[in-house]
Amino acid sequence: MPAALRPDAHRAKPSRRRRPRSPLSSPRLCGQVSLLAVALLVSLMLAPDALANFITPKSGGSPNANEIDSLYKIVLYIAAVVFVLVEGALAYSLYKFRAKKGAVPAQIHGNTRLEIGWTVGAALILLVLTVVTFIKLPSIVDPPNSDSNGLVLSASVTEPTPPNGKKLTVCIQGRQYIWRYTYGTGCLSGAFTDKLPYSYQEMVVPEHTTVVLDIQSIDVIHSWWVPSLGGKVDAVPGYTTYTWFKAFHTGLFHGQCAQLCGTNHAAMTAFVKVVTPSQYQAWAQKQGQLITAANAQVTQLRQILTSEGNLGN
Ligand SMILES: [Cu+2]
Repeated sequence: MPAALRPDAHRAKPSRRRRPRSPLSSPRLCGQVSLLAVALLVSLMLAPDALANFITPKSGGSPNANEIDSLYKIVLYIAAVVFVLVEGALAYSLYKFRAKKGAVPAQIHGNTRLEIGWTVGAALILLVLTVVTFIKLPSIVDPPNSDSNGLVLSASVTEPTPPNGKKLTVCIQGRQYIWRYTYGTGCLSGAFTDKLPYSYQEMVVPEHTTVVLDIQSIDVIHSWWVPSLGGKVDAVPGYTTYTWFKAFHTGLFHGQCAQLCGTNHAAMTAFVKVVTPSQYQAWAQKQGQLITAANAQVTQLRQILTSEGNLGN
């Protein structure tokens, strides 16, 4: 059939219209924009505080937190070197020994020296990490003495104890969904009989002072964690666990229950307010008075309600 008689002959041929070029379609401009983006990202990352504690633990509040941070960094740097070497060798090999589709790879048996080399190398890295960890562990686990300008309130040997035995003991009790803090020696057994001061959610402690924490739970497993002041420790029903910190300076440190403990777990925050030793003593005294006054009010109210027959005995 002649072309002019075909049924679709009347249709116009689609015209080839040139689409306007996007400004970014130029390879050179695209490269410049990418370079600028990378430079911006690198400059942001190099800003002093941009990466602070981003991939490393929080620190700076207590000696044990600093030791955990430095141990973490040693492991991180060694792992980074291993990562770069392995991935670099992989990328190099992929490029250098690339073959066309369908090619048969070289059938090699192995390289005994190389295999022994990387086995011994890995074992040496593990050995170094083990030695460094055991060197650092005592400074993370064992509490040091309070500084000379700190405050010392108790001396007992039932908990982790500084060399001179003097520290401030705070009992932490986890419950769904709040932390309770009781201050002073014997807080585990004589909190009520000794009328020790207590507070909820916010703990108040003196700076430069070794604070030993006795941690318990009355319902489910919680986990005490204020990152700037050290590692996290579980609060397990039926057990007492321990940790410590010695705050370098005054300030407010934030924490969070680190164990999923129920529907309102996210609200189980913790704050540690570090004050001067004299401020702490004044606070503890005031807190004791407030609690005594509140107890007296409750006793009075109970007597009134009971006498009116509104409260059973
Ligand atoms: Cu909890």
